[in-house]
Amino acid sequence: MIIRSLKDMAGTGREVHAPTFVSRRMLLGKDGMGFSFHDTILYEGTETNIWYKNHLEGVYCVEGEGEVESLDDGKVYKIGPGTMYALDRHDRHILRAITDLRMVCVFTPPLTGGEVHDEDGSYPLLEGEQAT
Ligand code: 9YT
Repeated sequence: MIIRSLKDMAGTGREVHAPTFVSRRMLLGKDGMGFSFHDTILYEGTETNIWYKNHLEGVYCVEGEGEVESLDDGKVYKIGPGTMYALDRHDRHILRAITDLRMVCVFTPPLTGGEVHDEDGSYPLLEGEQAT
């Protein structure tokens, strides 16, 4: 069994900082679960352009207020505690944090380490890269 808490991520390669968010990667590919599991805080007043061409992601909001806009059809959905969205079609989207937005995210295939968004807002498929 794997037991971890948020404070174990602080200051390690599992805590990844980006301009609009911090992602605490509690499970990665090397943990052997077949998915990665993240506790992410998107900062108040930011927007993040995202297009996960190589991954599927489920996102569950536990705190805060925001919205997600699907760029394929222009629809905008409110996000708050208890709301989940799933990017089942590799949907291009913009995530707006009205307040700090705390999200629990699951990726398949799993992220392997310290990936940060590229210019499309996606993560590459990496092999062999391991966080500490
Ligand atoms: C909700 C979302 O996709 N935020 C971007 C960060 C990502 N979840 C990550 O790197 O943990």
